[in-house]
Amino acid sequence: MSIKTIETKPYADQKPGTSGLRKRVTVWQQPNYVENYIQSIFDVLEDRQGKTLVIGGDGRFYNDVAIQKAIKIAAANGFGKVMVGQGGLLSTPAASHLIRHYKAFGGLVLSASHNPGGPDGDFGIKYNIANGGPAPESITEAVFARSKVIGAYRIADVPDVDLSRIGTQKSGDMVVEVVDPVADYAALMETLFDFKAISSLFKSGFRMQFDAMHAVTGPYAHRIIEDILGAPKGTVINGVPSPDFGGGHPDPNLVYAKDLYDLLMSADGPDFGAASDGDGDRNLIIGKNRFVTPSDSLAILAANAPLAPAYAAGIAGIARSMPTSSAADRVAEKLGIEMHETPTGWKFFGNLLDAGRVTVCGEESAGTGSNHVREKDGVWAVLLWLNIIAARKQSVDQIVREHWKTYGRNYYTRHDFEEVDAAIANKLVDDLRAQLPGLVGKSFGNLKVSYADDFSYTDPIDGSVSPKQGIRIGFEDGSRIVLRLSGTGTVGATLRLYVERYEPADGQHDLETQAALEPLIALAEQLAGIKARTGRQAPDVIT
Ligand code: G16
Repeated sequence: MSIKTIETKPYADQKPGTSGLRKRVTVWQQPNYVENYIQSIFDVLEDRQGKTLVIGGDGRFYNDVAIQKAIKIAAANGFGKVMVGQGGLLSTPAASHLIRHYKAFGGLVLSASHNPGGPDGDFGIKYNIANGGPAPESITEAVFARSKVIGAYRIADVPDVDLSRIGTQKSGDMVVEVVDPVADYAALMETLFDFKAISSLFKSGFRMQFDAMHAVTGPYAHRIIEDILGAPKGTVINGVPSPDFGGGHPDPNLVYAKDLYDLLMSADGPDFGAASDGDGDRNLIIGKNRFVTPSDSLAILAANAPLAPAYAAGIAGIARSMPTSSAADRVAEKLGIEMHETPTGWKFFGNLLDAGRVTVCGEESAGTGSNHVREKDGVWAVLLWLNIIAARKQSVDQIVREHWKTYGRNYYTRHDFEEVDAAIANKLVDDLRAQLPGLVGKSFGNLKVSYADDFSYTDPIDGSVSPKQGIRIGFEDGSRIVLRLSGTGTVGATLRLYVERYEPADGQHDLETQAALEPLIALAEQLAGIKARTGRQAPDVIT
């Protein structure tokens, strides 16, 4: 095999964010941009010689180009084998499963998740380690450091691999196995859930709509929900992955999946609606006349997990990202199990899952998952909901209401201000941080501040410390205001304001969410001045 060593100049901006490196496609199209980044990853990985690497992506624009480069660079860097999904497709959780199942060294996931695709959209690459989860900060920081000084990359001078053909090929001396992207993942799901009960549910006339948003979960949902579980054809819509997601924004929230929401709120709508994002790790859950917030979904899934065979013996613990509502904390308290609050980013759950300290994890950003892989998993969340509905023989609305009756309701909302001038956003956060020491003990109307800090996380397993993970202002009644900068945006800064209020009393659970949270939203504006300083009249997205 002929291996070329190509000289290159470093780029200064290859700093991975919350989940890998995400940039506009036009940034990735710069000379050697992809090559530099992948070589920087490989340069910090020791002992990769002869090992197996999993590669796949969400099928977005530029995947086909980047994946061929990744294979050739892997071949030139001593990997023994690459496993790649047919057509270059692998959902993020399926990639995580393949890494674990085949004991691979790690994997490259080519995706910018829920960000829009196409020539003017976003593209991304992230590296997952041998446990199947996103690389921890120690690795992503080393990759960034390497990318700033890289002088050359190695690439095999070989033809492209035919990704349409399942089976084994060669790229130079390296074996390339093109696999069915769905088969192993579907087999895993079958071991976790009561497929018989879910099939019977569909046989009994239960109606569902799954919106794959023209993204990667289409093939997974068609195969599992329609072919295996027997839901009628047409249950899955927008099920063919497209490079620009059909011109849409593959983020399963109430803004971009509004049609699904409207359908579920209509008189003759189905019983259950769900959607997933670009790379298949997020989920949206809507019952007939009942939207379930991701934070509530985490709490309800954790409380009911033992209804699914895989979790019948109970769960060891729950973890949630800091901005996620504390609904799950109340479940953990009742069950007498561990509860962990981690920074935003699935990578922070990895150690807890590996150590068996937690079984179920979740985030307000529409991510839920368990110890079956080391990523959040959209289809998994949908199947667990179906399993719970089948077992409890109740509607989503009934299940949610009973949950609130038992645990109380955490009213919760997130307001996003996107593409804000980065200097203004940073100053705003700095200024709020400066106010924090003076806030503790202060009262604003009925709200008395019990703590105010910039969240710092010490990993209980390896002791690593992640400071400055977002500002928290907590009140004595359990209410909370959180403000942080997103780590996944690609233009300017995205400010995220998270607001939560706990309502224990039965009978106070039917307020409209924004109205219920109005005093806290107004106080957040008083303290941080987002609208005043950015000139924005309203958030770009409310979830
Ligand atoms: C990624 C991370 C999640 C995180 C989300 C939002 O999700 O994996 O852990 O919650 O981004 O992060 P931020 O608030 O920093 O934008 P995904 O689905 O985009 O990979």
